[in-house]
Amino acid sequence: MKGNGKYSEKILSRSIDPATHAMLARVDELGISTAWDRFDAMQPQCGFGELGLCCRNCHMGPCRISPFEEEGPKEGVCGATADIIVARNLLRMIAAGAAAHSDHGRDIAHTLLLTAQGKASGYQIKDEEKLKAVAKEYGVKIKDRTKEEIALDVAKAAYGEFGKQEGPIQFTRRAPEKRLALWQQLGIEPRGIDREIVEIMHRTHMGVDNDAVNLILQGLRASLADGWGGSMIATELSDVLFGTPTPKKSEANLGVLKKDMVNIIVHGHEPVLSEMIVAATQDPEMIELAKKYGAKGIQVSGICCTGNEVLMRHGIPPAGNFLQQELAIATGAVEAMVVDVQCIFPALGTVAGCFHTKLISTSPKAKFPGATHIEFHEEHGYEIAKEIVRTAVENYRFRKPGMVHIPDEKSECMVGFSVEAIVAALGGSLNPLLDAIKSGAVRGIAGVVGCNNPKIQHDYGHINILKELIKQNVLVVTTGCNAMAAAKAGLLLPEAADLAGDGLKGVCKALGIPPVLHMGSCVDISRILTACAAIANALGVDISDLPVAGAAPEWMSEKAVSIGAYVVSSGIFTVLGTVPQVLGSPLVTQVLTQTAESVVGAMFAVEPDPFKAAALIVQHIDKKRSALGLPVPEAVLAG
Ligand code: SF4
Ligand code: MSK
Repeated sequence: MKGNGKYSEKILSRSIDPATHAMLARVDELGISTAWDRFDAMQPQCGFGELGLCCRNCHMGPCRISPFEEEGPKEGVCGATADIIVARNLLRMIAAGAAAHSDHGRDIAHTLLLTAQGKASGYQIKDEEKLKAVAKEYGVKIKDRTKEEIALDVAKAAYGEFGKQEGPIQFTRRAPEKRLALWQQLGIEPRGIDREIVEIMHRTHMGVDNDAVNLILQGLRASLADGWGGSMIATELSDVLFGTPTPKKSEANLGVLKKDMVNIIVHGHEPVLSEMIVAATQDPEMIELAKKYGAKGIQVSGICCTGNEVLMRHGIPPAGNFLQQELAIATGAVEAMVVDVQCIFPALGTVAGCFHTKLISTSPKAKFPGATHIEFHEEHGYEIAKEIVRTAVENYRFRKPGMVHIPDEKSECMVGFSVEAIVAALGGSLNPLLDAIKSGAVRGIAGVVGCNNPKIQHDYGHINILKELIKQNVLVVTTGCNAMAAAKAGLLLPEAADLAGDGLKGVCKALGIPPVLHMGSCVDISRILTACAAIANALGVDISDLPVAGAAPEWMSEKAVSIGAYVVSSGIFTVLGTVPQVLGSPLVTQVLTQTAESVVGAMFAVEPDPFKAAALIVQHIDKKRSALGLPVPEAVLAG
């Protein structure tokens, strides 16, 4: 066996994470295939698809434009060119991504509405201060009213954002005036969340909008409705209901699963279900039941963003990120994987079928092959969560001890840096951070986010860009699966400041914070927007003037396409680690990677090498520092 003597070359090439290596060896031994195997089986992937050149938008097609042969077709049956087809495909990805985030936001608004009406079981308004802050933004009367009365009006106002026809979406008013004026001038200020998504579907229908640039502008408008609308509503109202995250310690990686306890994994995105699952596992009746079946107790852990939601509010440990979902089941120690929506492999049922694990689907919107469906409704949230937990606990007796294989690896982490928590860590105002940026101790800020993708060695892109950025004194804020990669690698600990450049190290040590700050789940990228808007407003500049940047080193989802679009439209330079399916159109590629800079003040770059990606970010930050008249430090050479 080539490799490192313990693991084969193939296993080592798939991930940099030791727990993942151990489990990849285990699934090989058991003959279970994973996303990596299916990815290999998919090679070579379709060249037309990779370039975005395949169209199925009407039944005269499917059509594909051939860039490969001189004589190949250069137009679809209707006459659509490569530019039109690529732009339309890109827009449909944005629509799907914005829809996913925004529907999540709508569900949270619905839960708040039911809670305010006293119709939701187990929920309460946990952060009254945040409720009042959001109420103020919506112009909801606060004085002499109960929190339920205020919440009812806030929920109705937030609900209204989805079906609005003429705008404005209230949270866009958090953006600096210059940014708002620019959106208005470009005609991309979003009018209503659903309206912008519907308009994409209309415009990309056969024979409607056939101008690539006009199409892209609508894509930006819909993405802004996601970032400053649906996602921000999801974040803010989740804080109202479940509490605004504060710093807390936890542990991360597959090693958090417990050999002698009932293991329940929550996977997906929405906190509405997972909050109740966490509560139900603390019910003495459930703990007693677990003991009756011979377990020492019940351990909940998370995968993907529902994991991030309970991690930052309760310190529930994440078992892993996106590409580890099948591996978690393959430990043979999971009684139930409870899923809601988004990023859940349809393959999970097959893997669960090899063990005693029950895959439990809960959303009427998301059913899976091989899953037991226990439908979740907030009206009976706690009771249903208890039924799910009971199902998991009763499944413990079917665990086969000989099949249990939990890797040892886990790392400590410090999580829960909401904007409010960051301001608190800074002593109550942003000023110490602004001073550190001005002096150059903190060179700039990078938001590093996003998924895993078997196109890139698992966690390699995430960890190397993070290490490189902090070395160059760039403070990092992270969400999603990047945050989990960082947690597993020990980068979310204050001690990780030792890996940072001297300036950032000094700031982190003085404040007792990690150099990589965990800000939550994918919808919580809206927290990064809020922070950038607050910093820009404090300095009296636009977001595009700030020494900040974004990166998604291993992105894969349509939500990431929408995120990238709203981050760039908000004025933040963004580096993508996997190549988007747009290269079939030189025009669309040029608009996204060049022209956008002169239109929205930011653009995309594509750089799979995390070291080079970090260098691009540092270069960008230094350009912005120089334009603001701030000192530009000497670059630390990439190592
Ligand atoms: Fe082909 Fe045009 Fe129909 Fe697309 S819309 S499938 S390019 S005919
Ligand atoms: S979970 S969208 S794989 S970050 Fe939000 Fe991870 Fe990407 Fe899903």
